[in-house]
Parts: sequence; C-alpha cells; structure tokens
Amino acid sequence: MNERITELLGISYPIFQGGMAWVAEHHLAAAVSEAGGLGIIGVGGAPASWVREEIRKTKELTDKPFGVNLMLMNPEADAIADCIAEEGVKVVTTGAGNPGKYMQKMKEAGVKVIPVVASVAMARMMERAGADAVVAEGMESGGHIGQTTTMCLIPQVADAVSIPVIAAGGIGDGRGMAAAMILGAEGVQIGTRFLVAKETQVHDNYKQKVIAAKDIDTEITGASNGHPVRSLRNKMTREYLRLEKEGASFEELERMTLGSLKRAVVDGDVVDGTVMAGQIAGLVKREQTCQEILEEIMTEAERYLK
Ligand code: TUI
Repeated sequence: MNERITELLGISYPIFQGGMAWVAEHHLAAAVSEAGGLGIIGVGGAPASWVREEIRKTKELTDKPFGVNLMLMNPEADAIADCIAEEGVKVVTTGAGNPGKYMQKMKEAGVKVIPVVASVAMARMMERAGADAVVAEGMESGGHIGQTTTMCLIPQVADAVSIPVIAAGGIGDGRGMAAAMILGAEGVQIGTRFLVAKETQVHDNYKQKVIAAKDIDTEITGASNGHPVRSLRNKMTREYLRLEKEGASFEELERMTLGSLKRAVVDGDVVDGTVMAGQIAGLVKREQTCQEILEEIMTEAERYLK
C-alpha cells in the first residue's frame, strides 16, 4: 500500500473513523487512534465548548494523532475552527460545505485539512485551496450525502487531483477497502461499522438496529429540499417521506427532525428518532473492539491486494 496518508498523519493504518455526530465522542476517537487508525471527534451541531472538552478528554486517553470533523452547517463553526487551531489538533476533516475560509488559519496552526467532498468539482476546488487530502464520500454513506456512488466517485476524483484520496461510503470490511484502493484511493473512512464498536457510547437499541439491518433497509429523506440524509427505515423515515411526498414545507420537515439523531443515539428511541447508517449496515453483524475491527479489515485488505 502507498504510504502517503500514514506518513502525513503519523498513523499506522490508512483507516479513518467517520466523524459521526453524537456517536464519535472521545471514547470512540481515542480507541480508534490507540488501535492505529485515525479517530475523529464528530462535531455535528454541538457547541464549541463541547468540542474543546472532547479534544481535551481525547488527549487524556491517547498520545496518538486524532482528528475533529467540523460539520460546516454548525452555527458555531467559526468558534469551533478557532478551538481546533488553538488546541493543536493534528487534522480536521469537514463536511456538508466548503471549508475554504478556514484553510489559512488551519495551515498556520499546523492542522492538516482534509475536506469531505461528494463531487469531482469540489475535490478540485479543495486541492486548489490547499487541502492536504480529500475524503471522497459516495452516496452509500449514512447521514448527509451527495449523489454519486463510491464506485463511480473514487476513480474520477483520483484522476482529477494529485493529493491523496480517502474513499468513504459503503466500505465495511477488507474487501471494500481493497476495492477502494484499486479504484485509486490511498485510504478509507469507515463509519457504520464503528457505530457498533464496543467503545462507543451509542444506545444499545441503535446498535441492535444496525446489526439487524439488511442490505435494503436504508432510506433517503430530504432529497426534495436539497439535504438528502440516509438512515435506517423506521416510523420516522416513513412519516417524513409521506410528508415530503405531500409537499410539506422545508420548515415543517426540519421541525420534525429537530433533535431526532440525539433521540436515537443517546435515548435509544429508534422508532421516532433518526438512525443514520450507511448501506453497508447489512454487513455489520456484531459488536467488536476498535482494535479487532481495524486488524480484521487491514489483514483482509492486504490479503486481497496481494
Ligand atoms: O457531512 C456529512 N455527513 C453528515 S453531516 C451530518 S449532521 C446532520 N444532522 C442532521 C441533519 C443533517 C445533517 C450527518 N451526516 N458527510 C460529508 C459530506 N459532505 N457529504 C456530502 C458533503 C458535501 C456536500 C456539499 C460537501 C460539500 C458540499 O459542497 C457544497 C458547497 O458548499 O459547494
């Protein structure tokens, strides 16, 4: 395997843990980093004060490099960017927008910037803006997604930029990782499989729903208002899709999902909450430690790549 990403970040394996809102807090991020991957704290909609606390708690658990995922629709994004720079975090990944305005500050603070992109145009723009790498995320992913599949996105992004490309979306084991590397990626980002890691604080109802999920059990809501989100089918997605079909306003739909991810992850309400997960959920069959997950994926990927 090409070693640009592991060398850039000082990690053992080119595997990022997805920066999942409410899920990816210090316990998970530290466990992934300790096991040799890149653990990432997922900011989601949290305030800057929470992010600072999480960064400090992660540092208490590991001396290894870890990252923070800055969700750019967060109303406190500016303050969180300051916090990431001040705390000397090794790497920031960004989602759901264009991180161009934070690039200079991050570079000056020595923070590597790895935007998550869902298109070739955005990948090119990020390379020009000074990104150190990009995560190219296919629409198989859970959460907020673009339109192109990983199979089509990765080779096109890999041809378009010369910085390293990390593949995300639909990767849950060593076969997926090997396939992504053959498509031109130099690393992978994995979310759904880490949802059920033993170290996460995710409610057991959420974990069991991911473990029970089959290949066809995800649904995309919000496509009509420009914010497509993938999650596991339940009462919430059925209700949302019914209202969306009836032409409900953006505000009405937003009101319905307000706080719904927290309800599922923290409170375990997997009926009326939003259970974000990727299409690879059907492959995720059991809880394992982060170390077991990383070692299994690396061993399998290396075997296939040989
Ligand atoms: O960001 C994600 N996935 C997310 S963010 C999130 S938080 C949330 N919670 C509730 C409802 C909605 C969101 C949950 N999942 N993935 C990275 C990602 N970024 N996917 C797609 C994009 C993206 C989209 C457009 C990146 C850039 C972009 O550019 C638009 C522009 O500004 O030009």
